[in-house]
Formats: sequence, structure tokens, C-alpha cells
Amino acid sequence: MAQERRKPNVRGINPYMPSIMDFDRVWWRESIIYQIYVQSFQDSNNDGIGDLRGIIKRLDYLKKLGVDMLWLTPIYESPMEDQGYDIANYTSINKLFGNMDDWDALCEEIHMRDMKIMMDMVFNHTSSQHPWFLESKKSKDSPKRDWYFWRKGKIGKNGEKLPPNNWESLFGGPAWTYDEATDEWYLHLFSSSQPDLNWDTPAVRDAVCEVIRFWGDRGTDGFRFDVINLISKPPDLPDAPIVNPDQYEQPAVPLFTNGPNVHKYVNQINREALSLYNCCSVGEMPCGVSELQASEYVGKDRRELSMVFQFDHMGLDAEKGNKWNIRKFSIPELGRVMRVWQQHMLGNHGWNSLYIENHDQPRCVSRFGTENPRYRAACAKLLATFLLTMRGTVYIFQGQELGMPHPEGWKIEDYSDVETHQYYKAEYERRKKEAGGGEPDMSDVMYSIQKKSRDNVRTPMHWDTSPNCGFTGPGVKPWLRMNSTYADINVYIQEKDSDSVLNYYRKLIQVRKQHPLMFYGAFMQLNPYHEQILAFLRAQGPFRTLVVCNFSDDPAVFEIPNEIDIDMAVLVIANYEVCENKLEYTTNLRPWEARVYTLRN
Ligand code: TEU
Ligand code: CA
Repeated sequence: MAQERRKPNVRGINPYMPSIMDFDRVWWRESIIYQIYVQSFQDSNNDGIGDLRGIIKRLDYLKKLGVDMLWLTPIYESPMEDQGYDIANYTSINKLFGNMDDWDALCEEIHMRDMKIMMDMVFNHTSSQHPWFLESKKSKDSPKRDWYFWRKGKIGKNGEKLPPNNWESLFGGPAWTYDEATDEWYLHLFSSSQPDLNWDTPAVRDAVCEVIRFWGDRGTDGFRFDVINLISKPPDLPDAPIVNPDQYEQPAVPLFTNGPNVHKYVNQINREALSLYNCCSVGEMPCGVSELQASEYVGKDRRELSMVFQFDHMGLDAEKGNKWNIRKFSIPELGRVMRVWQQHMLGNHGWNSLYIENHDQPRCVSRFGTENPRYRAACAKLLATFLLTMRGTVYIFQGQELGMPHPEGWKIEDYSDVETHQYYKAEYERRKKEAGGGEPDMSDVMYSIQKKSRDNVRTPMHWDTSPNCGFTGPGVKPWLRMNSTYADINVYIQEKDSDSVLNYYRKLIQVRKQHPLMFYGAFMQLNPYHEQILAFLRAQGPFRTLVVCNFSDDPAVFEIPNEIDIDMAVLVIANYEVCENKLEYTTNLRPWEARVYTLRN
């Protein structure tokens, strides 16, 4: 019986030997990109805020980790209402972070180490302090009036002033703010300090291209475009359908996502700026971009972007698209999202970006992982294995390589994030009104915030065991409270522990780089209905790799399909010690165990 099971089918018709697309090898497809949340990475002058000189100090650490490109979150002049995603000058550096000489020095030091730099470009909106907006706001005849969306309001039943349409902002509340002086309203999909640029005005697009060329000429190797699928608004800005009858503003996401001219505009950026450089680009696409739409942005012949950040896996734990309404998701659901994106891009000459954590999203161990501290490290390593063995360009967010979980027991005063406070305030006011003025119960709101607030990941980096973890001087107050959850979650301790999450990441990155099939190989999920396990094959020519991950606090049993020949399987990396020296068709996995095998025949 065992003999028979092991016999492979004829290669040509074996369903577990998927064929592969022929991909040109391109540097950015093989890159590991490390996201630096600058204000929380390393402070160099003891003001409690991370900065550019601080990053220079840590470049050797990043090189040793194996990363190839550093993505810096926005470091431009900004009033910091939305932590720099509200830009007041695209070509000058925020004093909090340093100056242009520091940037040039950083860029040079990065290149000297044979690494690259990616800059974050926020062009859907500017800060309300940007000179373009200040000019636009001056009068109805300002030459820059049409650089933003200014509209007349409506008058309500009781004579009250109402916004031009009923769109709800993505941070809650109306998407319009009234300007007394000109008796008009301006549009902001995010906070009122982030007015939307009007891309239908050609001069806006020219100005955007000029900014990209400014940074390209200075040595930037990669560009991340913030919410780039929201830049083209529908003509006439129509009302959204009413789904919440007890309020004026309504969710309008489908109306402003992937709008009518978006491809024309992205193509212009590519033609007039990106294509002039040996650079890569990634478009952040929240609010729903399907795999079909994504391939229109990244398809080989589109001349638009290199990759997109899709959000399907980030939406799994949200009820009806509302991130604060937390729902449980199953492992097959996660597997489906992963499979759809992996296979669609493969079949359409597209390319994925792979991430499970960023400056807007919860820490992955706390979200896709376990509540049980006993398995935290194993779980962090499993999530790393899962991420780094798929097809696409890998993004790692600072601290992810240490297995950082969320801070515990924070009160609303501990948070700084604008989205978090807007949510809290809206809920507070609504409940207070409902309760007839009494103090409302906010415990479920705090529960959601502790699970989903963006500040959960924005806490300063843990370098060592000193009071502020080496992020800033021991007596300094960091700009955001530290997450002092566990004593062993810092670089200093993990450096010395060969079994640490950090050292696992280092090893795994090397493994990925030694096996080119990890970059380009085809992808096939195995046993997609397993409640605990995600498993898949990667294949390129005669080479195959098997990845098996037990996403649970319990042991799990995995049956490898008969057709796969595992006779010569060799373990490449695992997050537990594996004693059996031969892979069996029935494999028992421990809680959060992950293994990677190369099949060799
Ligand atoms: O994020 C876009 C975005 O969709 C987020 O608002 C996301 O939905 C939210 O953070 C989830 O909680 C980008 C930036 O990454 C984010 O930091 C900015 O606040 C936002 O754009 C506005 O620029
Ligand atoms: Ca500083």
C-alpha cells in the first residue's frame, strides 16, 4: 500500500505539477522591502521622535536581516494631523525628522550597502496647510480653485446648511467641510485637514509628476502611492444610496474607488515620471480592489504600476467592511483570499505584494495568531513562513521580525491616531445622546480600539532592554507610549538567542533568496478546506517546495495527497525541531508548527 501511494503519476498530467509562467527576473520582484515608520524607528537627538539620522544608525541591522529596500513612511513637511499623510510641502523634509542633507546622507548610506530606498507619495490629498490649498481657499477666482473640489452646499428641510452630497469620510463624519469666507464646501475623503486634490485638473497631474521626478532625480528607487485607486472622482459627485437612514452622511466607497479616469492618470504618472527611472512602484488600494481590477493596474502591458497593496485579507476580520466591528474568520477563508490572489496574478502576468502588517493594520501575531503567550514566538515564525514562501514581493513592517504583539490595557488617552479618536468621539456622542445625556458605556468601543487601532503597531521599536528600549534616551518621553509587553521582545535579546523570531526571519530570508522558485514558482494550494492548516506547493520546472502551516493552538494532522512524490523530501526550514528524518504522507503538526520541504524529484 505504502509502495503504491508513493508512486507518482506521469509528470505531464500530474495535477500537482502546475505549469509556470515565464517571468523575466526583475530586481524588485526578488526584493524584501522593510517598512520604516520613521517617527517610531530610532531617535538620534533625544526628542522622543524617530528621525533620518536614527535610521542611518540601524542600517547595518537591516542589512544583516537581509532586506533589500527600505520604505520610509512620509517624512515631508506636515502638521502631522495624520502622522505625515497630510503633506504641506512635497519637496522639503519635516524638521522633526531632519533636513535634506540628512536625507541625502541616508540615501547614500543605503546605496553604499547595496540596498534601495522607497518613498511614500500621498497625492490623493494634501494637508490643508499646503500652499496649494491655502491659495485655492483664498477666493472663488483663485487660479488654484479647481485644484481641489469646491462646491455649493444644499439647504436642508429646516433651513440648515448641508454638504454638496451625502458622502461619508473614511475616517467617519461628513466628507465635506464648510468654508465661511467663500460660502462653499471642500471635499476630503479622509480628515478635514486632508483636502482631496482634483486630478481632473491637468496642472495637478503635472505638479504630481514633477514631485515624483524630484525624488527620482535625488536617488529614490521605489515609490509607494497612497490610496491611488481613489484619485479619480465620478463627474457630478452623485449622492450615495441611503443605507443608514438615521444620519445624513452615507458610505460612498464604490462611487470614488477605481473611478472613471484612474487608469489614464496612473498611466500618465508612469509615462512622465516613473518610466524615467530604474524604479518600482506599489499602489495602495483600499476600499475594495478585486484581483481582476488589480491586474489592470499591474498587468505587463499596462504601463501603470509594478504592484498593488490589496486589502482582501485585511478585511476578513471586519463585519460589513467596518473595521471596528470585529468578526471571527476561518482558516479556509484566509486560504481562499491567498489562493485567489496568488493564482490570478500568476495567470495574468501580474505581480503581488505580500504583507500581513503595516502602519495601519494590527500586529499579525495578535490578529492572525494566538492570544496564548506560550505560542507567540512559534506563531510569529509561522506567519513569517507563510508570508515569505508565497509568490510576490515581501513587505515586513518594523518590529514584525521580533514578533511584536499589541500593547495591553491602553486607555483612550494613550492613543494618538486621528482615526481612532474620530471613531471614539463619534461613538461617545451618539451613545450619550441615546442615553439622554448620561455617561455612556464605552467598553466595547475600547475593546475594538485595543484590537484594531493603528497605534497598536505604531509604538516605538524595541532595540534593547533599557527603559525606552534604546529607541530614545531613558529619561525622554517618546511621542507615543512604549509597548512594554514582554522582556524578550527586543533586538538585543533576540540577537543572542539562536532560536529567536529575529534569527528565524534572517534564516528564512536567506532560504527565500537561495530558492528562486520562491519568487517565480507557480502556486497551488493543498486541501483548502482544512480547518487548521494552510498548505501549498510552489513549483518551477522540476523543482517543487511544500509549505505546511498549522494555524492553531492545537495539534493538527495533515494528509499529503498521494500524487505528490515525497520520497526525497528534505526539510528546508521549520519553526520547531523536527525529529523524524523522513516526511510521511500523514504528518502530525504541533500548535503553530510550520515546515518547508523541498521535494527534489
Ligand atoms: O491609508 C488608506 C486607508 O484606507 C486607511 O485609511 C485605512 O483604511 C485605515 O487606516 C485602516 O484603519 C492610507 C495611509 O496608509 C494611512 O496611514 C493614511 O491615514 C490614509 O491613507 C490617508 O492618507
Ligand atoms: Ca528625533
